[in-house]
Amino acid sequence: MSRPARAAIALGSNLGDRHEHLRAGRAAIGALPGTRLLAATGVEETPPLGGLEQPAYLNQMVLVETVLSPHDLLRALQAIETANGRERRAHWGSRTLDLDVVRYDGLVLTTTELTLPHPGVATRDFWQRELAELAPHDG
Ligand code: A4P
Ligand code: MG
Repeated sequence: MSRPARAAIALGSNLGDRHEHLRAGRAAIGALPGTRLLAATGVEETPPLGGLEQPAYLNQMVLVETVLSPHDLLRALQAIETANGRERRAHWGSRTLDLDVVRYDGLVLTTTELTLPHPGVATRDFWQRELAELAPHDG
């Protein structure tokens, strides 16, 4: 069998018990089939991006090893969002739990469902800090 992939997944929450949503998200990610949590960054509070008036976010990133394909991983993360009360209303609007695939090995990909690496990497300084925090675990 081929080596599992390494993926960085961003977690964000700005509604309800934000710490609890992140905790539940981490646990659910670690319980996905063929997936193991390798490392998690600290939790950081960040002002909302995107120009909508909304509460501050808690953000965190985890590094996983997974045998799931990129699209299967995305669908599994969307199911976790839904299970944690996520309702898709405004694009970039408030959410209980947002899970984004930041990168998946070195894959560069653009489909209707999935862009890798996530285009937000270039502009989100907290993602860049989190990726740097995970780098020593990503040998
Ligand atoms: N999609 C494409 N590529 C990816 C990927 N690499 N990872 C598609 C995840 N999803 C990806 O996402 C919209 C569509 O993007 C999905 O159907 C998927 O097929 P969504 O989660 O349904 O909607 P969204 O979250 O409102 O949009 P988007 O573009 O994912 O927004 P972001 O980037 O998640 O931004 N401020 C702070 N401080 N911290 C935050 O975490 N997050 C957002 C949401 C706004 N402001 C924020 C934060
Ligand atoms: Mg999202």
